[in-house]
Amino acid sequence: MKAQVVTPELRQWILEQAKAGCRPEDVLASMQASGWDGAVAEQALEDTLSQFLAERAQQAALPPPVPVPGPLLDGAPTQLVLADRTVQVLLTMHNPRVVLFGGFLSDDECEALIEDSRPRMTRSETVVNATGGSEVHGSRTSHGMFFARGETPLCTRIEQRIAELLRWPVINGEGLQVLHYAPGAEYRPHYDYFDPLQPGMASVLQRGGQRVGTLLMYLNTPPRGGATVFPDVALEVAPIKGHALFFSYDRAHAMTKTLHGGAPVVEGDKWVATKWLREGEFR
Ligand code: PD2
Ligand code: ZN
Repeated sequence: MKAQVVTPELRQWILEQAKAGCRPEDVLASMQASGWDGAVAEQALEDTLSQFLAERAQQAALPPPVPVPGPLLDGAPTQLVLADRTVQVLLTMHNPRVVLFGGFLSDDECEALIEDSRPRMTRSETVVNATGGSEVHGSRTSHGMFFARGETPLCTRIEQRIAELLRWPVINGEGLQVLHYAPGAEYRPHYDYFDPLQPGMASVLQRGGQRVGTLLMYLNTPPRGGATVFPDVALEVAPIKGHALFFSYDRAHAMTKTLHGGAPVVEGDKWVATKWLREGEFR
């Protein structure tokens, strides 16, 4: 006897019958009436329905997607004219959502951010999941500081530029963070969103909800090393003075493929400024 092949069309038909409320025995009977072997039909029915239920359970376990910031790139512009600056679009990726901009900051702005931050630099810390506090950890060996939102006229100018570029309110942004990596310093791969299942995260999430996007601004060009890497998609972005790297994550889940890190600086040092964007107003 010729083998009977269960095609995607047959699976689709089975699902349609089930969704329309047909009982499995009736679906089986009509398959047999149209020439299907009983055992093959039964197996096809069982496989199709169990696969469908497994997929639905998996989807139900995912956090739902939320709106995220992002530039308007309709028509594939090569540059975006903002109120106070024209920015180049150098690279776009859809999954993960990554966009690299050229000329986002002027040389003067990069240098001023570095100088303004120098007096307040301390060893960078990472969030402690259990408490929501932070501590020094070997996975992050930079030094850094935070500006309050709008702390200086330069912060305000950059924050307004970010809000216009990414179409996201200034008040949803955390204060700018400036980071300094000495030779050998790195930030091992991590997600920028918070794990909502961790006990300490409730207090962190109270201040404006989840992080949904990151803009990483490179303030100098180290001669070697210091790329921002996305291991899930083998992407490495070179740190070039004035460039800004944007990525967004519409849910706190690895499916966003936004695992990323700062590779060790090999020669020279590296300065960056980070802007994290929240779902709601960051207070
Ligand atoms: O400095 C970097 O390249 C880097 C890499 C990954 C910074 C951050 N994450 C961050 O500030 O979140
Ligand atoms: Zn990060």
